[in-house]
Amino acid sequence: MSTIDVKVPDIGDYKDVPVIEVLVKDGDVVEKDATIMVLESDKSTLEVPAPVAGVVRGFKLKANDKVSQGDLICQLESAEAGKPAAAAAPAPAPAKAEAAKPAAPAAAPAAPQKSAAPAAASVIKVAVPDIGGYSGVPVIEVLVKDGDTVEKDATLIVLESDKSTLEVPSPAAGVVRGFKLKANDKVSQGDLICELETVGEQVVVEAAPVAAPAPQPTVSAPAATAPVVDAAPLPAPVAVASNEVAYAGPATRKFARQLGVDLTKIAGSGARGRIVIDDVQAYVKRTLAAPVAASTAAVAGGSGIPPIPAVDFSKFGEIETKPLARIRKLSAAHLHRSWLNIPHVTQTDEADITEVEAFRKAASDDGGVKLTMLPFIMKALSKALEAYPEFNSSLAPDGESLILKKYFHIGFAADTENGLVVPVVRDVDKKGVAQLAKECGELAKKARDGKLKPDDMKGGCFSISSLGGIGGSHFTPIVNAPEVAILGASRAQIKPVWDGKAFQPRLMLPLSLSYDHRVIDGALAARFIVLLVKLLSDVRRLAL
Ligand code: CAO
Repeated sequence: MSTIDVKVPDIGDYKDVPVIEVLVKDGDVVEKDATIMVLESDKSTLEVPAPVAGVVRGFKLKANDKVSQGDLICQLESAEAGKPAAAAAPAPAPAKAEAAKPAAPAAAPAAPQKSAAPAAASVIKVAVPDIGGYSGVPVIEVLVKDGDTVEKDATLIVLESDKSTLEVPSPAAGVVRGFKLKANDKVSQGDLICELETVGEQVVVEAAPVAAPAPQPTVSAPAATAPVVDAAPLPAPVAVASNEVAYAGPATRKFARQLGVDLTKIAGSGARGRIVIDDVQAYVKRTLAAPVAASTAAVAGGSGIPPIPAVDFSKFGEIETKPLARIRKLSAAHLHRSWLNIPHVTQTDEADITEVEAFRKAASDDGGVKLTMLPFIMKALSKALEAYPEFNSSLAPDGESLILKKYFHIGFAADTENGLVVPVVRDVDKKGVAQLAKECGELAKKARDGKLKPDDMKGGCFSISSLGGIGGSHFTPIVNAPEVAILGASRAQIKPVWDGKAFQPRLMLPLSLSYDHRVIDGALAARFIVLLVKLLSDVRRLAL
């Protein structure tokens, strides 16, 4: 049994970094790699794990204490401590070790080093820093463009590996040159991000690949991978270990903490659902505006719903556990919220689209844009929404009024490999069917290629879920809150329809209209679907 000192590791040149969470106390027995405490700088969140298993001694830090590299955190009484791997001696950080190697200019994350040189313009290369051994990591946000003037530490790009999100800040103030990256590009350590034309005292030397603040992880999560004895490397990207971990950067986390907001309750509007500060502000506003709704939700969410008991399925046969894609997790939370909050009713009907189908086929055969049934349904919907404005509304958060929208932006559910997304076609009332078909096609392609931008999915008034290309008759779609209704379309089939004298073979399109019964009465829903059926049955009405 021996004792080692655990010290604050290299935290990327920061000093007096606040401790935001303390996870152990004196006398605790910790496993190797268990998180001892969490630090947060302006740009990143760092979990400091125990370098060896042992008993915590002399731990005095508390939340909001400030620490710097080399400060003593605690001692660990450990049976392992004597082993070389657990040596507490400050081993050289990779940063320093790398620095000893010949500098690789383009691969430098360009840790700024103030030189004594006089003010002068110089150009430095900014490269992708150490991203925890990952390569081909997607760029999920681009925050600058060529010619932008950036402050030191302003975020240039955000990268996301399977396990973590990394903000890459500018190593110096300057003008961005040669920036060509875009969202979804893949990068690896050492790839050139851009050049920075810097002016002034802060001449940045193109340094060896010293770990700049950039490569620090920005997602805080229970699991940590970083060794933390003094002079250990910066924590590697921290694993997002559970569905409970919100997807947000350090500044947003800090802001949320200050307001006591649980980030897991917020759907992010940033790229790939990233929660941004605006989302936290909007959430707080909504919560304050709806004290009654909030307290009801708290009761329901906290204890009203009995949990489904966990079952060990492996007892009954072979199983495989696959992590859920981020989009699926986000849509799951959204659908669950909608399902729990909205009293749903689904009204069904069938539209005779024999003539529309003949027109669709003829128009498609003429060449030009490919028409499917979706743009026809969209066009009919915009007309029905004009006739029944309650369907084009949202309940105010306090439940006291209805917000009626004077625009007609319609979303459609698109099935992608990673889950469901709902791109939105704007101003459907002002566009013809061919234009709508073109836009739907482009958005559906972007959805499948994972290239939808957050703006492509915002602002919808009403959604369509079209399963017609797949099959099935009717279903009960879930309203896409805060919208108040959704239209499901299933596969059209030839059916015998009585015309008063005989059965005629007609192509019938099954429609399923789910609506929020707090806003829409059953009679209104029936009127709405009857109008929709009428509009879809006669292609001329759509042209009016
Ligand atoms: N009846 C009969 N055939 C139909 C039809 C209908 N209601 N709707 C589409 N079709 C046909 C199309 O005409 C096309 O046929 P051809 O290739 O012979 O011309 C074929 O089915 C495939 O159409 P599509 O599905 O690719 O195109 P779309 O414009 O109808 O739909 C989109 C686009 C993005 C809505 C669709 O591809 C999709 O992703 N649907 C799934 C939506 C979903 O998952 N909803 C559930 C949400 S709740 O979990």
